[in-house]
Amino acid sequence: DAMLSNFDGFEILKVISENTRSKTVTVHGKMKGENAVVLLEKKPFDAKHMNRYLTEETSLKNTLKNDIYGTYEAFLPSTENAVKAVVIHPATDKHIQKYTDQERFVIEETENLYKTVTLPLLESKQLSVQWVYNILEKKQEADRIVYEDTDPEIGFILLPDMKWDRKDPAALYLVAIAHKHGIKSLRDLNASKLPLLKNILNQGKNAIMKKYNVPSWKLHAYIHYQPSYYHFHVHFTNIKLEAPGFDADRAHLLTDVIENIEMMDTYYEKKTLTFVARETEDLFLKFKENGCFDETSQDEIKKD
Ligand code: M7G
Repeated sequence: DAMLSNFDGFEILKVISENTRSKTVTVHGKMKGENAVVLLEKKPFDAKHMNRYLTEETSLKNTLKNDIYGTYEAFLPSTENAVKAVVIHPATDKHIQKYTDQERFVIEETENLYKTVTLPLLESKQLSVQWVYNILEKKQEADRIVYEDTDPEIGFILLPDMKWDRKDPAALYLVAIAHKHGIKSLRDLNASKLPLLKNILNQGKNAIMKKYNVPSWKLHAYIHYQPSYYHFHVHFTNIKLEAPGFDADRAHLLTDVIENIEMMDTYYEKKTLTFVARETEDLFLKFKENGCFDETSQDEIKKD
């Protein structure tokens, strides 16, 4: 897993998703004969340093002039032109699938469907969590750790998410990864995990305040269902950020999760959980095999 210094030899196979609003594009390609996924994202402006943009070093090309109104293409100094790039290499088919735009379907997963459809699939195949173990064992990203509680039951490591460039606190995005193994997802949370959940919430908020000066009332702390990686972790994001994945069909607020479990120990074991799956995902295919989308109801499911 060598570091790259440029994209020399990168072969573009396909643009697998694009979004003009988030200003992102994702490409499937080949590098050194192996699959690669590259995500490019234009960065937000740094409002504290507008003096870097509005100088003689920014050249302007006029595109419209009418009375007092002018529009231009502005060419910023090259130091301000960096875009964020995430490179996954070698990428598995599951990574290519994860980042490919696809038709999406709502799945209402009952307790029974979880046990008979989802769980057996999770036990047979899922994305590797090696990167998580690397963090927990301090083999990677050790220098980025913001806070650690080493307790094997309630401890965790808090560090910047790879989606965050660690610069703009308005885009703050951290992830807290539990030291404890074997908590696959929300489904495995019950009263025995409350000390862990409360510890992550409280210590996580404190550490973020200390390090980034962002108070808890500016933060969302939440869990994804389904997650991409089935080792327990919590997302902490600045509420200013329209974080990808912070949406009604995926995010469960940690405070709500704690309270629900306090009211009912088996809440997440019993509850029907709704999530959105994409058409080529194994999980979608399994639910389909199970008759969850019969011919007639299929017509009613709308395209994005
Ligand atoms: P998730 O809810 O399992 O899946 O969250 P999602 O990626 O579909 O949201 C995993 C979180 O971990 C995401 O926010 C990822 O951006 C982040 N993440 C993934 N990887 C592979 C890494 C990594 O290697 N390092 C760090 N710091 N964060 C990662």
